[in-house]
Amino acid sequence: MFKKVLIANRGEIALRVIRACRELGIATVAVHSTADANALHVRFADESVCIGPPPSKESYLNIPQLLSAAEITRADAIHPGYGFLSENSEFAKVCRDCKIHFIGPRPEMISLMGNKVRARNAAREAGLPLLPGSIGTVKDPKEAEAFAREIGFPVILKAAAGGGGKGMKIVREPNALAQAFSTAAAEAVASFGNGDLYIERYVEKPRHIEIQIVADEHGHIIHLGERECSVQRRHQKLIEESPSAALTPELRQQMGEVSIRAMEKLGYNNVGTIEYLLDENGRFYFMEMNTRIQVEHPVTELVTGVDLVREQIKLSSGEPLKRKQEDIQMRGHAIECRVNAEDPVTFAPWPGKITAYSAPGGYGVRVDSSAYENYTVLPYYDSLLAKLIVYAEDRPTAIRRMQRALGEYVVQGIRTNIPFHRAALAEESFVEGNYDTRFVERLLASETGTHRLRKAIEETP
Ligand code: MV4
Repeated sequence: MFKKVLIANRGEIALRVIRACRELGIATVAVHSTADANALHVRFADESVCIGPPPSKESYLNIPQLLSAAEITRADAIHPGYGFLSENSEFAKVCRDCKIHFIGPRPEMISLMGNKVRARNAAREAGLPLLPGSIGTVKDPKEAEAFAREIGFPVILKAAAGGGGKGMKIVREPNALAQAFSTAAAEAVASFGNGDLYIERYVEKPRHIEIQIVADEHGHIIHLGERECSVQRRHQKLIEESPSAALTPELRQQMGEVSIRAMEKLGYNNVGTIEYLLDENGRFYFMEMNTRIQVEHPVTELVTGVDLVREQIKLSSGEPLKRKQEDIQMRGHAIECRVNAEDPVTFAPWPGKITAYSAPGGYGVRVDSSAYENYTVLPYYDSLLAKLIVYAEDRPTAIRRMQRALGEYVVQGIRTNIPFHRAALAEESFVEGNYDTRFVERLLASETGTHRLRKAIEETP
């Protein structure tokens, strides 16, 4: 096992990793920007190193600084968390060259999944179901049109280097293809420095369902069921839950089994998530794969009883996976609300000083956060303030528990999206478990949704 782990991240995920390390008897090194000198992850870690000024590019994304920090503290492994360098294959490679364990899959796997066209082809060869579309990139509007005629409209153009919705264009008729192609390509160049596009049939009201994979270094792979992540706005997830109300036990088993088989064929190692689109007919299609620990991992932890970060660290050190698939049972229901420092109506970031803070607690409530009273939410980094996660024996009880916990949450001095969560959880389609990726859009366009949101804002202390 590792003796000392450097956490190349900040905020709640840095705390999450430090906690797992402490329980494993591993020493920890926090890194921080000058702006984060008072952050909890710095106080919780055994040692800390300042790696640069506030902008991420000069600190949390600064590879030479991170490796120097690892070297001077004699850390034998680096945990990247999520975001920042977590899916940067060059960083994973440099770690390997410096003989420091990167806690995550092999660099080749990160690089494969980072290119959506290569990932799509690898997924197809490994037996995952795909939407009809191009095998590789589409060169020009003419080629796109040929594919579109074959697939049928609507289609979607996506950036090969993309993910997160940038460089994506829905096309509903042949006349609109040429314009959409140049816009998508230009957006892809601007965002990723790579204008390559591919084309797929467009699914109108999909649900976003992802399967959690856990793989050791010896070819043993299991899945931990699904997370439903359809409550999103502009590709930012807001609420996640497990299990999904849309899956039958048969579909869950099928999605789990094909995912495992594909990961075996690819030789995947460490934790990972396969994202699928689920259409209205209950058919699922590979979308992308994430090679990191995800923000929403706690919902899976609560329903399976598996400490994912602990497992991730153990797997990276070469320990074999002890659990077999038969040992995994999903029990009860978990929901996560991402509490962001943002305006609950416009979703604009709202950094500033928290003048009063009291987190909810009690039976079945977990709060993963690095916030505290008098903490200042900084403008340089993402606005995630806390992950509020509840667990209960069934979905209706979990929803009630989440409403109760949201009602207890006191955050003053800044704005948060707590009122949005209160309104979302009260929405009929959410309560019925009958929602898709357009849920937030519909809520904000509806009379009852906006009324509930206004009321929730008024009632928030
Ligand atoms: C799609 C799709 C419909 N059909 N692909 C959005 C982000 C990127 N990872 C892929 N995305 C989508 N791809 C086809 N063929 C709809 C989306 C999509 C979406 C997917 C998951 C969760 C939220 C979403 C919001 C808008 C669009």
